[in-house]
Amino acid sequence: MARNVALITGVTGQDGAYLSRYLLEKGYEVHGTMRRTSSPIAWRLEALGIRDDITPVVMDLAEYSNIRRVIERVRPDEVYNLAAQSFVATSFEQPIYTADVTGLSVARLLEALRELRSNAKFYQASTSEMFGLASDTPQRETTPFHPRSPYGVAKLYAHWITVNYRESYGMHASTGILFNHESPLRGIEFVTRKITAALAEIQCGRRQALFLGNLDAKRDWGFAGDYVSGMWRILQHSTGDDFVLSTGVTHTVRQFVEWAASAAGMCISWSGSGIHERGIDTKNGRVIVEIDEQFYRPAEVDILLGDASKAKTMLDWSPKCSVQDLAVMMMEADLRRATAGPVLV
Ligand code: NAP
Ligand code: G4F
Repeated sequence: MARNVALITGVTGQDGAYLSRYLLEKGYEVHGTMRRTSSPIAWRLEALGIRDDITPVVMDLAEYSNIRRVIERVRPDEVYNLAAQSFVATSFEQPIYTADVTGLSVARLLEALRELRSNAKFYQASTSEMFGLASDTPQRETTPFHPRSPYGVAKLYAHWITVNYRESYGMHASTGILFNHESPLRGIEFVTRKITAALAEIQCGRRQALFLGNLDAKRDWGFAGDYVSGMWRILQHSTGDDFVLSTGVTHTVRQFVEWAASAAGMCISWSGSGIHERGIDTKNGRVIVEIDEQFYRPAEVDILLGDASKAKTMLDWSPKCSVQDLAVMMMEADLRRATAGPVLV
């Protein structure tokens, strides 16, 4: 029997790596897009031991003709659009680029599928950032959107154009509105990984302190490995639809620092407030966490907390890993890396 063919955009990213492994285990033929400028070692695929099991495809979301030729050649049964300029902070500095790559590119993909009369099922990586200054907590599929960053605005366009192609052309086009999900393969610029990488470096004596922004921001953090099965389940549903994937618990950045520090053998006590707050390791009296205003955002999303009941009921999806276990998993991975050398990936 012919194998299912999946095309994953952004295969070099965190979710691309976990989704590739998940689909390979299901027997899929996986084609993963990379940019010519992507890190050639594709370190995440290396880390999961699947670098040679996927078929690499050179593709940039900014180039329509490139996208169209790739779809024509690969003839996917399922397309997972994970590629994006995905870092919120950068979107404030690069709003136009982010609008193009994270937003408009989704129309390029959908239009290429439509023009080629492809029957591929399409998954769009939507985000809880679209809720932004949310009017309701917890947030679910029916919660109104109020994005707070150029990234959130771009993702909202991407979300609605996916819904629009589903409604206009009857495409099996779906969105997963995913709340924050992390892992040892998370990019080092995101707060959880920034915390575990820096604490590991401090433990190894290579760094003095970790500099952070808003410690009071609350996020609904899950494990990326749990979320990729939700992506797949969304595309196995009989019709295209929109689903929230989340854990249903929310915690502050400060709390994540405490869990990670504890897993690294430190014990944090906080003193001061606002930009003068400090985190002190009570085991040796050293200041290991400081605030740096450059990491505050022009507009913040204060709290995200998801309600994934629809995915639980209709897809039988629920996350397994708690945020506490996630912090320990990430901390242990960075401690292992730090003992081998500087943690810079
Ligand atoms: P990530 O690690 O930042 O990966 C992003 C991927 O997009 C990388 O493979 C990157 O390739 C690729 N990319 C960036 N610009 C591109 C372009 N112009 N053309 C082609 N590829 C490009 O992100 P992630 O955490 O895996 O997230 C996957 C998707 O889910 C993203 O769309 C993100 O916005 C969304 N999302 C993530 C979360 C989360 O908490 N992780 C939550 C909700 C939604 P390079 O290696 O070349 O940079
Ligand atoms: O880890 P973050 O950068 O993730 P953020 O902004 O929530 O976005 C992530 O999750 C979204 C889903 O909700 C995805 F769509 C998006 O692609 C990305 O994966 O920041 C989390 C929180 C923010 O409130 C931020 O202000 O942590 C706060 N924070 C405090 N200090 C910091 C820092 N964030 C970063 N990156 N660096 C800091 O030093």
